[in-house]
Amino acid sequence: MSLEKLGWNAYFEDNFKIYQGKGFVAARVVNQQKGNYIVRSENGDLNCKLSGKFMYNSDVKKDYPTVGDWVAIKTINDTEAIAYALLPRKNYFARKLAISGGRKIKNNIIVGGNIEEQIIGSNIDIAFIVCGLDNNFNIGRIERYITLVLSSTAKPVILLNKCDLCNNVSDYVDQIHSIAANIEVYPISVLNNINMDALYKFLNCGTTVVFIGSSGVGKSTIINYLFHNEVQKTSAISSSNGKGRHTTSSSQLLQHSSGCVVIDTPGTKELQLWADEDVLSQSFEDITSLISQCKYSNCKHDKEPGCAIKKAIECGTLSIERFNSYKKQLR
Ligand SMILES: Nc1nc2c(ncn2[C@@H]2O[C@H](COP(=O)(O)OP(=O)(O)OP(=O)(O)O)[C@@H](O)[C@H]2O)c(=O)[nH]1
Ligand SMILES: [Mg+2]
Ligand SMILES: [Zn+2]
Repeated sequence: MSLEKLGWNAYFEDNFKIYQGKGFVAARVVNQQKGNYIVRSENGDLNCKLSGKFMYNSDVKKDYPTVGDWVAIKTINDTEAIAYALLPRKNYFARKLAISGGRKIKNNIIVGGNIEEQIIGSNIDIAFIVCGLDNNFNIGRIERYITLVLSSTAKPVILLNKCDLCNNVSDYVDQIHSIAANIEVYPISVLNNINMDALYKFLNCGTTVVFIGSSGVGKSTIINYLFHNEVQKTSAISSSNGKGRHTTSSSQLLQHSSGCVVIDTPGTKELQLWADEDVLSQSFEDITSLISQCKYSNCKHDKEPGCAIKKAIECGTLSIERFNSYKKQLR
């Protein structure tokens, strides 16, 4: 097993230098269950625990290794190892996890209470944002996912799965293009094998891809298709509420025959972003470019004369909903 096939590159090499020649080897976290890790090194998989110092120095969830992370380990024997350090992450995807009360969910975003980041995958090159065309489609949610991915520096690719269940697929593709003109969108159906070839060009040796999206959209089904095998458990959407069952309960790293690393993640229930304004403006390019045309640079887009936003809303080239979702994310 070469480290390159596991996603190792110059960035990690650089960060590993301080451990080199001291008995450490590099390994990537493939699975994690309550303090027990499975890490993959050049010599195969090992059960791994964290060193005392590692744990002592870790305060919040984010300080602990997660699937996709590279760690510096020392092997104990053929099957066991201890991790001593986490190599700096190139990027990561997190969701906000409520850790104390007082919170409410507004527009799928947690407000109030205390929240902590829970990382669902790290060191990612391409993020497949998966949504289902079986009533799962929600443009606001897709927008938030795009923002999340762009803020991580990974490349977003949108997969509209279950196109077999939808007869106006192109309407949905158009909706996405209207909010994110430069992002690739692929309507696919795993079950009916429609357009699945589109995915292969993204599976390149040394690349790490992740599948993210709500529960039940078909992330694990797509992965099973790509591996020609049932590598991940899947299950039907609950008929009582039409929602996914959270079948995948923790992230899992898998290696494709192409040499690509694939991470399956548990479907998100509540997605909250960690994006800055810079990133926000990338996924609302249309709005920011309008704002730059407002007569006054401090225009509040309310009653000011010469407001390009107001004008665009009046002539129907910008929807009020879209402007509101921009304001909401800005807040
Ligand atoms: N009609 C149709 N159903 C699909 C398609 N792809 C997946 N499904 C079904 O959708 C259901 C959920 O699929 P999963 O792969 O378990 O979904 P998931 O996104 O991994 O869900 P979590 O692990 O809970 O996050 C399964 O019953 C699949 O058979 C598709 O292209 N068309
Ligand atoms: Mg799954
Ligand atoms: Zn204005």
